[in-house]
Amino acid sequence: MVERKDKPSNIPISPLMPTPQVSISDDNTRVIATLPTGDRVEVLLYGATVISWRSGNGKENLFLSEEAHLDGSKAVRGGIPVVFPLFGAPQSGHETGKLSQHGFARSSRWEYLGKSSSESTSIPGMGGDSSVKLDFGLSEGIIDSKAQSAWNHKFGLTYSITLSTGELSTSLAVSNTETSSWEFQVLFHTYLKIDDISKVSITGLEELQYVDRVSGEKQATAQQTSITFRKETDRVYTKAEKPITVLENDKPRFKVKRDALSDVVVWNPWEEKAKGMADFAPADGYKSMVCVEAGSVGQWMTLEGGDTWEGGQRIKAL
Ligand code: TA6
Repeated sequence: MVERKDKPSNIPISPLMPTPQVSISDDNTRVIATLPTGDRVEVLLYGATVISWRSGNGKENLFLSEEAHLDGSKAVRGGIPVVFPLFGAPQSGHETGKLSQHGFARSSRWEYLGKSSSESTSIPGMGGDSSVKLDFGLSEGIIDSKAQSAWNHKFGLTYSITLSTGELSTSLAVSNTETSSWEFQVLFHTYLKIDDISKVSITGLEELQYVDRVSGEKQATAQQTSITFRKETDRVYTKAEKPITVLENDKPRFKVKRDALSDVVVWNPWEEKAKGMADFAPADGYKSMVCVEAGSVGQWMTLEGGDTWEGGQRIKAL
């Protein structure tokens, strides 16, 4: 048979487009989302704590202590605990003064509110970017009575975790559902997984003032160069405008962008402090983690009755 000249090729019949998958597992205590690219996030309903975030190549991006409590008995040592309504130790005399360190959000059972996913395919059937957003909620009606009596306010939190290719975003909407105002702080206590802390440097915080929570110095000034780690480090940088880059062997590993979160806490417990935490394992695990915590913690934010505040972070794994 004579082949027809310049015969058009077959138009590909687009296979069923692979879509993001979401499942609830472990007796309704965890929500897991995966993308067709293999990117994966796992969220414990307790604290709405992200306990794992893997890139498409399977690489884990978050540190999770081998002794972390994942049974709801204690805030998770690792992943991304949510800090609200206060950061750090309670201050007596303040309305949050009777709460536990870092507040109740990370040690309350949140409600899973549902998912939404988006597809952006350039050529049908050839795949494209996809993302999935998981929403979680917390309000005064579902926190424990101890926290309720310690901080007797009406509130609503909606926490959105968005997984996209090579990226994880966390965003928190804080609503004051009573008539009078109250004060709060908020922070994502992100434990980033790295290979070797001695090879890590952080840029984007140069020349900023910070509170050194190790030395107690209230107004230290960051050096001109990047931050490196040779001992316990616990710093609260305020008014940090630039994106933060975490480098390993001078190669960018993570980029953290923030929205409405003006402060950044950088923490590594180092050897002694790590040994002093029963839920921190392995003992030398401090060598494979660094906390870069996006938050609004330098001052108290006042939320008027009926108002909502929103802020978030976007972490790119490189
Ligand atoms: O974000 C740094 C920090 O405030 C450190 O001072 C250290 O206390 C860390 O948080 C862990 O706090 P936690 O209450 O989880 O043991």
